[in-house]
Amino acid sequence: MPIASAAASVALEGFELRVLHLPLVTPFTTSFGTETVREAIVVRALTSGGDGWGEIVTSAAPLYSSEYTQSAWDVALRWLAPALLDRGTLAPEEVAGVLRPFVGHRMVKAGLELAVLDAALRSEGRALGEYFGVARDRVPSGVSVGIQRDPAALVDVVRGYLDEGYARIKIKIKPGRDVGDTAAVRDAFGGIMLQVDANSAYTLADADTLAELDRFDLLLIEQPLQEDDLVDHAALARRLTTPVCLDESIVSAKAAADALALGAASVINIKAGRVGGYLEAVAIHDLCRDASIPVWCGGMLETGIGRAANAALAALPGFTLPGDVSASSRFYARDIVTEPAVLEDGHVRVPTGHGLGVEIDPVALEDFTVARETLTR
Ligand code: SMG
Ligand code: MG
Repeated sequence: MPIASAAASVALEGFELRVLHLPLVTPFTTSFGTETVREAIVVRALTSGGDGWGEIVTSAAPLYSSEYTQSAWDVALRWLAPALLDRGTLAPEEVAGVLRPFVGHRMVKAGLELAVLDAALRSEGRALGEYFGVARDRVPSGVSVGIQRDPAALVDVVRGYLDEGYARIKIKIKPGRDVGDTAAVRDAFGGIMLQVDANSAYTLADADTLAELDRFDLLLIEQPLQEDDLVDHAALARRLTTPVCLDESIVSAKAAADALALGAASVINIKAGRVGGYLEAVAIHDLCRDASIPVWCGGMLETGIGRAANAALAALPGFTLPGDVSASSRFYARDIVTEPAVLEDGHVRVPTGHGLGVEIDPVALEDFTVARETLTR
C-alpha cells in the first residue's frame, strides 16, 4: 500500500530545535538502565505556509542505539538542517534523498522529515493517517512495562495496566530477570497477550535460558541479541518456538529484507525514528505485508507529537499486532500537546486533524524546554 498521493512542497524558512526534559510518572527500567526524565528533541519546521512539528527520539545516552541527544543536536544543526534549508523548497518525500549522503543519524532524519511532512499536510488540510491511506480510526494499545523491584511488584504494575484496559502487555527482561518475571506474570494472568523485550541483553550462549520462555505462550521475544547479530538471531530463532521479533537490528527496509531472508525474525517492530523516517517505516510495512510478516508499532516514550504520528502509522493494515502505542499518561502527567492521547476501551484514536492532528501547548512546551536553537536560510 504505497502512499496514495504525494504531499505538497513546502518553502522552508528555518528550523527551530528544542531539547525538552519531561518528568516520567514512574521510573522506566530496561536491560540498559533506568530513566526518570525523558530528554526529547522537538523540531519545528518554519515554512512560508506555516509551521510543522517533528520529534527526534534519541535518548540522553547512547544505550538503545548509538544516537543520543548531543549527537543529534550537533548533526542536526551542523549538517542535516542546513542541507534541507539549502534546498529551500522541497516535498516531504524528497527529505530522505537530500539527507542520504549523511551516514546514520536516522532518528534525526526522521524528526526533520516528520516536521516537513506535518507542515506540508497542514498546508494542504490533510491528516497524516489519510496521507498514509489508513482505514482504521483507532488502534489497539499495548503497554511496555519496565523491570520492577521483584516479580511480585511486576505483577502489581501489570495488573494496574490491565485494569486500565491495555490490550497487550510487554515486559522488559534481562539476564537474571527473565524466566521468573515472565512466569509470575503468566501465572497471574493466564489469558493475556504477553511478550518480552530483552533490548539486546543476551548472547547465543543464553539460548537454553531463552528456550525456557517457550512454555509461556508469548506473542514474541523482542531483540534478544545485539543489533548486528543477524546470523545469531537466525540460529536462536531455530532453537525457539517463541517467534523472534527484531527492534534495534532493523534500521532500514533493506535491513528488514535481509533479516527476513536470513530467518533472523518472523515479526518486526517498526519504529520510524530507528529507520530514518515515517516514509521508510511505511516501506517496511509494505514489504512485510507482501511477505505475510506481522508487524507492530514500537515506541520511544514519545511526546504527543510522535505519539500522534505513531497512532496514524499503526493504523496501516499490516500492523496486525498491538503496538507500544499507549496513552500519554503511561509516561507523562503533562504532555506538550493540548489533547494528549488517551486510552478508550483499550485503544488509542488515530488523529483526524490536519497534519499530525495535534496542537502544541505553547506554555507546556516552554516549561519543558532546556535548550533551544533556530537556524534560518
Ligand atoms: O514508548 O511505550 C514506549 C516505550 C516502548 O519499550 C519501549 N521502547 O526497546 O522497544 C524498546 C523500548 C526502547 C525505549 S528505551 C529509549
Ligand atoms: Mg524494543
